[in-house]
Amino acid sequence: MRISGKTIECVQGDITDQPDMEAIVNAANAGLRSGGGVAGAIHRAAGPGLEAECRSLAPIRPGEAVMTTAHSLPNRHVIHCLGPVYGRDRPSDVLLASCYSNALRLADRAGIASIAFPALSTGAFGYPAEPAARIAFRTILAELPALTAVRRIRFVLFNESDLKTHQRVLEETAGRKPGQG
Ligand code: AR6
Repeated sequence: MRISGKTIECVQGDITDQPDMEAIVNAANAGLRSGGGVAGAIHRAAGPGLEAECRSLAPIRPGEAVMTTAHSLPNRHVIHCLGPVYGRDRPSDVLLASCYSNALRLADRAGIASIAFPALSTGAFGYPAEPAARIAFRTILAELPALTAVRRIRFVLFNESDLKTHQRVLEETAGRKPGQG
């Protein structure tokens, strides 16, 4: 989908296998260590240098985003976001929105043209997929006009059901019907 001269797309896949994206986003933990889900996959694919680089940046707070290089990943940068634990880190919706806006602003300031996000907080942190997707796309659409470097934003969903939810919510949020532009 093209909006404000930028492309937003949803694909099914693995966040560690997005070689055409300059930056990928990590669904991190506060300590910026390896873990389960996205963080585990990213740290395994990046190699131990990533945890070493992360050490001086940790801990981070819910809603915060920090950037490192990508080590053995096929990207240039990793942007680590700490999503809210649903219902515990409050207000969860505001904190989740901050993750997306902070990640996009950080990427833009670094001159990054393409960035891939996983569905932050929707795994171990328990945020239901549909409300999380609404917050993500509402925030991204609000940030789009101010972005000068970022031109391509990709959502990478692990399974088909999450992909369908995100595609539908993106179309609804952008106020368009499926199939249009
Ligand atoms: N690529 C894309 N999406 C993925 C992948 C992958 N390789 N693996 C999982 N997902 P999660 P959170 C989906 O748990 O909820 C970690 O242990 C997954 O299906 O990775 O923010 C950290 O150490 C889900 O929809 O992130 C933290 O402690 C979404 O990505 C904590 O989990 C996010 O799931 C962070 O929890």
